[in-house]
Amino acid sequence: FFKEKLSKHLDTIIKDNLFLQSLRCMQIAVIDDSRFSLEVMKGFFLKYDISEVDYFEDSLDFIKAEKKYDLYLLDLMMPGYDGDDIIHMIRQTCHNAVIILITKHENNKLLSHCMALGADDYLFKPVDYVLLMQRINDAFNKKEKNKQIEIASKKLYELATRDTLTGLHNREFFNEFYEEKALQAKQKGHIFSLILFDLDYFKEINDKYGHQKGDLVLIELAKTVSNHLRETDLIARWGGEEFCILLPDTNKDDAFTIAEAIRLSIQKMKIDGIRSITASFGLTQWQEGDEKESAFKRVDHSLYIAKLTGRNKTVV
Ligand code: GH3
Ligand code: MG
Ligand code: MG
Ligand code: MG
Repeated sequence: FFKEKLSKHLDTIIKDNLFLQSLRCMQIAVIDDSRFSLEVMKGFFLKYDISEVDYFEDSLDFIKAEKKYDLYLLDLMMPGYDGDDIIHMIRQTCHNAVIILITKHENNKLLSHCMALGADDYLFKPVDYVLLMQRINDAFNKKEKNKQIEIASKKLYELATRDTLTGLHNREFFNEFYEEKALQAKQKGHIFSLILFDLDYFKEINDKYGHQKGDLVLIELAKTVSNHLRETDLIARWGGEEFCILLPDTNKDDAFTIAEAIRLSIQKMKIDGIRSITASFGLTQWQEGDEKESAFKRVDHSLYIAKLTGRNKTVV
């Protein structure tokens, strides 16, 4: 009677529900050195029309097949490659697949080792198929939830670290990067340079061409400047029409060359109908005895002098 009840219960969770349909679309591997276990599993899957299943009695055959699956039902103890070897192999290339261990032995140490390697869940033999289906379902749901959390946190991170208009990093991100580089400079003697630049008479551009055109200038400018930088450099929008660049492993002479190249290409920018845009640059190299604030004060002062003495120039 109990068995019958179980089987009915199984039918109700499985019958034409979405989970069963999705199982039918999956590539499934069952790896178990016990022929009996494989036959029982086969009978179960056949009963529910789940046909995309490969059965491996020999774990070496599974490895040789080099095929990827969505779901792995894996015996823990096998001659040759054990479950933990196989989990390790699967997880090197595939994070989304679900791996469920099916084992005769209650070897807690080994099981927790396998979970740490990336198994999603485990079940003891003889297999309770209601439980197995529930575990598979839960594992896929958990994976999906985690994926969504990952996407959401990536978005949040972007929002927190980037400027939405230009796509450049923001002041907060710059400050963290700057802190890291300052520490390396103090501890290991690394050098770096800072550039701070500000568009000249940008208010007039807004007044004359409108705020939207002004925005467009900032977007185009971000692209133009980024073209001059290496992967390891960091440019951030410091505020309004002011930008900050940190150039690792760069002395002030090389930084000056880069700043001048950027200044000239800003001057050459052609944005429909807008008269030549220019910017003023301050520049400084990190010096021994510097603190974050002292170096930044210097670059800010250089920019101030550039503005004061005619704009569209770089002052070191
Ligand atoms: P200076 O050469 O002395 O820097 O003159 P300026 O006009 O550039 O300086 P000011 O600080 O007086 O004005 C900066 C202007 O930048 C004012 C503000 O409207 C504009 N601005 C700041 N952020 C944005 C933005 O996101 N979009 C647009 N379109 N304009 C912005
Ligand atoms: Mg075995
Ligand atoms: Mg300005
Ligand atoms: Mg400004």
